[in-house]
Amino acid sequence: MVDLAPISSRLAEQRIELPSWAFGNSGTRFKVFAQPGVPRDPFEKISDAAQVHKHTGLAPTVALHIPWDKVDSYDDLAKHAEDNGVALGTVNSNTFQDDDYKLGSVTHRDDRIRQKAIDHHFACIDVMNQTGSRDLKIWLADGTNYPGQDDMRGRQDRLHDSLSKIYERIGENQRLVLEYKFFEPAFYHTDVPDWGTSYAQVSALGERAVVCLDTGHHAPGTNIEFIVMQLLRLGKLGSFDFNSRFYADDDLIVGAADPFQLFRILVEVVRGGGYGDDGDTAFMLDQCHNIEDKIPGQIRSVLNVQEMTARALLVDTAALATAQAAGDVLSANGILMDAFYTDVRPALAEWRAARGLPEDPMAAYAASGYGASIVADRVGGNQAGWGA
Ligand code: LRH
Ligand code: MN
Ligand code: MN
Repeated sequence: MVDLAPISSRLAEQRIELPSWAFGNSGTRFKVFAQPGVPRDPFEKISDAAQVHKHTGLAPTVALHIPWDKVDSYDDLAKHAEDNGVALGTVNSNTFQDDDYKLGSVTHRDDRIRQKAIDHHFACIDVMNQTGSRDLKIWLADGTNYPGQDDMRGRQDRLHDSLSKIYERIGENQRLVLEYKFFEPAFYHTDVPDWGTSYAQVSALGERAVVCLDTGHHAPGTNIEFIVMQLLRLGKLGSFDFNSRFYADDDLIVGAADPFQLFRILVEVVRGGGYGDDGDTAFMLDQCHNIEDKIPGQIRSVLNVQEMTARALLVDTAALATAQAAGDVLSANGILMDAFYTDVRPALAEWRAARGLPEDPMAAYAASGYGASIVADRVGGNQAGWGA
């Protein structure tokens, strides 16, 4: 069994934020498969998220999505989180489910609609001030479907204008985090399609504006770890939305589709100072569990990130640097692959046990009876879901 002692304290620095929406019903545009026992309101989403932290010790915060997680009292929601051993984290804005935004939100030509989108972000900042959240995460569905539909340059200028107004509102200890995605729901052009555009836009705002990299938001074949390296080098990698994909923005369990890619990304995060206490890069999941159970789906996800982080931390960096400097291609590659192929699972089970956590969080959750209790308790009512 591999000895994790040299990286034990580094592993303890790991914090992965959970998305509240992972616990609600979700699906594709073809069908939402409702699951029994899913939360009926944001409070129940927090309760479910707390189960993930309880069994893994890895997920102390939960991200909110507004208005999906709109409540009368955010103090009550924060208190509920605290009572369950977690805290509220990033606040995500949502300008993609309102008829007014059909042709755009913060990029819209119409002053009224643009102001409405800006005001929504102001409302999100008000929520952040009540919950003590640091990050306002913005993903925009803005874009066009047909060449010639709108003036791309004008939209980019209005984007800058709107983001400047939002940025002015955020507090000293808060950040504006701009997420990019190359397509969908717009299919011809997207107003923030790639890291370069996001970087250009946040750089024009100031220090507290950074980029969010969602691993599912790139064209197939993109070298995502290169982007990670570059954004860390530029001091602008604010956060990750982790998930995995086979085809498009699949939002599947992180590390499920391409574990090696997750490893390569985490190697660059560690290398670039983005991991744990070293840096300010937030780890977040952005996933939907359309057909599998949601709480164990999230437990599996955070464990996948932890396992791959352990492997990334195990890379023999001194030997790697020597091999690289000597131009020893095969040794350098071999050193990286040795870390990737190291089975860290038994050692991580021991690591957990030493911290009073279950050796096998999946089994511990299954044995806890929580899943059966929520199915029994949460009958009736409107089950919250993606978009509800
Ligand atoms: C957009 C996205 C963004 C949204 C979330 C629900 O595809 O990744 O982060 O907030 O999905
Ligand atoms: Mn995302
Ligand atoms: Mn996405």
